[in-house]
Amino acid sequence: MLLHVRLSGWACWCLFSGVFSVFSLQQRLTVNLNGKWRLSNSNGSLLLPAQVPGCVHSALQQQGYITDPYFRFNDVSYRWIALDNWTYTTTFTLSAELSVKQKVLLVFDGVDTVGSVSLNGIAVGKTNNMFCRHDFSVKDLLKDGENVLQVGLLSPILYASEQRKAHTSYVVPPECPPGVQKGECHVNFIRKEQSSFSWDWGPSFPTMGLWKGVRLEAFDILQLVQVSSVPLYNDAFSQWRVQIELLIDAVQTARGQLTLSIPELDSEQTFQTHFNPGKTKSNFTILINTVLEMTPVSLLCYPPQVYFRTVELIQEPVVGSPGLSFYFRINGKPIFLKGSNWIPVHSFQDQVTPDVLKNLLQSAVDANMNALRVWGGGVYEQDLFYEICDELGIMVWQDFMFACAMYPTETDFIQTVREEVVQQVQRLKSHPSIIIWSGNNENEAALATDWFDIPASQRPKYIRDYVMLYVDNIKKLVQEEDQSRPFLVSSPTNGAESEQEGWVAENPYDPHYGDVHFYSYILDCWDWRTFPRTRFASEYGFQSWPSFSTLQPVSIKEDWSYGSNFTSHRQHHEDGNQQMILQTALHFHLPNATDPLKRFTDTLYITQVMQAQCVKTQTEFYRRSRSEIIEGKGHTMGALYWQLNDIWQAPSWSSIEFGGKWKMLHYFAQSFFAAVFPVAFEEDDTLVIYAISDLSRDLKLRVNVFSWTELDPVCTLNSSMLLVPGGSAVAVFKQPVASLLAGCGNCTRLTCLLTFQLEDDSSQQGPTNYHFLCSPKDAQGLRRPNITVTASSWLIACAFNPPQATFPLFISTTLFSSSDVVVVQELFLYPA
Ligand code: BMA
Repeated sequence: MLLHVRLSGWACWCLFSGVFSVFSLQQRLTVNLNGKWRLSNSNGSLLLPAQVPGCVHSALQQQGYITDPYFRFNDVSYRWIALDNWTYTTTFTLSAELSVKQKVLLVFDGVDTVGSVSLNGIAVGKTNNMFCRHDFSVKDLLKDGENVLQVGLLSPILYASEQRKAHTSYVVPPECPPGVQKGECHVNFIRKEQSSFSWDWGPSFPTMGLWKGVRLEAFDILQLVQVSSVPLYNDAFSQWRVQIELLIDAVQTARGQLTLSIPELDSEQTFQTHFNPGKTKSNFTILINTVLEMTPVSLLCYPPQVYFRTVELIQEPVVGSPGLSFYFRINGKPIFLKGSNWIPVHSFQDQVTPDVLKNLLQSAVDANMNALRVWGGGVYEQDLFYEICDELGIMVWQDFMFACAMYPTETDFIQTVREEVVQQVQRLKSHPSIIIWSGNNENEAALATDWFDIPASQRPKYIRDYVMLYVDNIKKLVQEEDQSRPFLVSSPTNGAESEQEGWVAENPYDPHYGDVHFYSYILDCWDWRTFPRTRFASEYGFQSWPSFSTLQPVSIKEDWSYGSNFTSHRQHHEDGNQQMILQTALHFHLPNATDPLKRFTDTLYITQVMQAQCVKTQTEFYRRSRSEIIEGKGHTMGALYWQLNDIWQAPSWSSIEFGGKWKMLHYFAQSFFAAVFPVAFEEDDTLVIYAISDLSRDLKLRVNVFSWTELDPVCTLNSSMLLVPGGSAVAVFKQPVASLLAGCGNCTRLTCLLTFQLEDDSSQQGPTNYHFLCSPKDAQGLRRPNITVTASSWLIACAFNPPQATFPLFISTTLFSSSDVVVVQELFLYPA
């Protein structure tokens, strides 16, 4: 619903239109300084045009000084770029209108990162945090005619190293990333995208640049810098109120009347108010007259609106289980979060286009996801990301940008973090898609399980620093700024129990509390007993390679083998390539084609099959653990696998390749996250099938037993109709495998497999699922399929806009063919 902000007494009014937008109350003038600037390196040997917003790497590539930074080993070859200092310069001419304004601000929406700004040769200010917006008052420095604006940027690598050197009292680990990442050291000393110094799925490209917009804003009296709104629901009075925050920049003390109204709800309030000179934040509350239903109206509309929805994180005792529950209640209803983790979409943020964002987020929705976690080692995403999430109904778990490290707590550092947190919360809190703020990624776990070999005697000091940063500063600030959603200090964490234990629990991975991150590459992923029956699985996953069509443009022929330098160079996770092969070999024949290229492409492909099957098994385990407590554990209410997207063309845990192509996992996710879905597993040789449903339905189960040789079932079993309540997982079938097979032709574990589906009276509900009774490598009767694939432009188009896919037939006829693997790379893209 639209929010109107009317200021009278200043004779002006405006319509609120989105966060971080800046409005004039009296003919504010804006001079856009984006566009073509000049860029030079420290010794002046390079001088080139550079686009703003942008970064040094992108400018060098656009001007032909470097080739594609993602090509082969270029991440290492282009290390020199971030070891140099760079200067951006532009010139502009003042208009007569602008020069008579009372106040002129030079605004940078984002500087990456350590910058000195000067105007006409005079220092204006400094920057050291890429997550902050900066404005500098520059009226007195402007002159008639040409003005010269310069931003000098220090090498982020050298800056981080200097900061580290200056920090002599104790080590703030880790000092450097593992060698396999080929990255830079001390990223925790600079407030910048933490993964830009390398990660276990990403290259080291420590960017520098003016990564967001630059402009002049000139006004008289005052300007409204930002408006944000959060709705709060009062249970006791069954009433909504909307808290509205105005950030005002006033030239001088100004008094007047402020009217806030939401006409659609017939709610309006007027306040007599005044604003002091400088920037001030003022909060106002409007009570909503209309009685609003607590039904989901909120997640489906765009800003500039006020949205109404409630979110609670429920941590309370669970019958039959020690510990506390951990689930989200949205508009009064418990919701199982189904989704994934979001990492930066590109090393060079200026290359993230609206289409790329839309495509990824639509892909998440198309795979039946309802949630994404914006992971804390990347960036706070751009406004458009959250606008699309609001519109598509994607719930966002928003981390603050701290990951897998300890951080300094000197005053300067804390000060810049405080500014970052306040700005980001103010920018983002109007978005209903954000359902939780979370302080950091894995830093509680890093301390608790001693990732960094901190001597026992020094541990209290690190815990004190941890509490100071995330609790005394970040948590406190966030809760002052936003009372409409929960705050969690870390992920994984035991939540309320971690708090009881002084914010660092003895075991933050305890399945009886909070959320869990769980990875095991060695254990057999087909065995559900290896997974923790946690309350909430916020990270888990397996690596795979992207398809050949994604790798080909960044490699050459000599790279195309699994043992090549390129293949090991792109792998940033220790032993990752080997782990994928070992996990695959548990159930599949490894590719053995004599043609090396075919063997390579078959290998890339089979890693995707392995990954899809592993994440499917684990996710199914979490979904079916929703309604029960077994051995004191269960009531799982979230499954967010690691990770949705890729930053470059390399092996990773992602389900979508760089460029947008779906891996096999993403097609699988479309099924395993479906609203209605049957899941099978074996326990002591008994086959058990659960019906999982987000909707209340009377459902029956149909099980088809197929032999590996034929497309018609050998036999079919039907269960009777049963009510499956919405938001539950219910056992609907139980039979020893031996008796099931005995009643079905000549089936054995090696010759047959099962497919099964849920149905109501008239039709199938949800996708068909399958269960193997042996590893495909042991299956008997598989025949080589006779499939011809014709590549066409239609297929290529589909790579970027994947259609629905069908699976079981495809699997039984092609994937698991026993002798060698049929290359069906592009077959993923066949429509249903
Ligand atoms: C988790 C994440 C990331 C990492 C992933 C895979 O720990 O938080 O830091 O990329 O695992 O190792």
